[in-house]
Amino acid sequence: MALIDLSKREVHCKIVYCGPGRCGKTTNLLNVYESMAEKDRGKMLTIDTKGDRTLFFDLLPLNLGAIRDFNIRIQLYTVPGQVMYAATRKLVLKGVDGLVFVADPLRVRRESNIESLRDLRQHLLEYGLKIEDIPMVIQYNKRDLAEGPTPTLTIEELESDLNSDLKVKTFLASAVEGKGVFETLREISKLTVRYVANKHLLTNLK
Ligand SMILES: Nc1nc2c(ncn2[C@@H]2O[C@H](COP(=O)(O)OP(=O)(O)OP(=O)(O)O)[C@@H](O)[C@H]2O)c(=O)[nH]1
Ligand SMILES: [Mg+2]
Repeated sequence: MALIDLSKREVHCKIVYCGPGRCGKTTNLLNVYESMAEKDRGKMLTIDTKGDRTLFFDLLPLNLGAIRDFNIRIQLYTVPGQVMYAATRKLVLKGVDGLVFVADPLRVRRESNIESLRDLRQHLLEYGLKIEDIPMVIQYNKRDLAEGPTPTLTIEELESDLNSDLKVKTFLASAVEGKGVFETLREISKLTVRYVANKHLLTNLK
């Protein structure tokens, strides 16, 4: 649930990047961090990273303009993708306002994508939330590998595995090259801010 600070006239929206281990969640945030002006971004916080694997979460705060006279602050989080960190993932999802599901196109990761989405649905349900009720986009990352020697999934296969029920907007990306990163962020920010405004500001803060 978004945090609203009446005294500072600020709304904090929480967007969480989910997806299987190594799909490129942290790379997305690093790319956003490096591309934003210092005045619009906070410090990127990485909590207990082992090598380049996320063990707890990454956090990147951004300033994103205003809704009426409320400044919008967006907190971008990543969860640890590895299967064994389910409890931490659930904790990071608490109070989520928007979701980016980052999918890995490597054919060997097909089951991991599906399992990760199932795990996300389940954790949300445990918080009383249906995945369909939360703003969400899917990012098909690592498109640079599509033409390479390693077998990858087609977009049709990814769509059928991950988006046949949800039918959310999707973005092609190559987060290492910075491609598709801002398109993904822009859309989820727009959806999330609209959702928070409808849910909290318009009803509670006349
Ligand atoms: N080729 C290619 N590699 C990528 C891309 N995005 C990320 N990677 C690489 O994939 C590896 C894992 O990326 P991370 O961003 O650490 O993945 P993560 O989802 O945060 O992984 P966990 O924290 O373990 O859940 C790194 O070596 C990245 O450089 C991409 O678009 N293309
Ligand atoms: Mg990570």
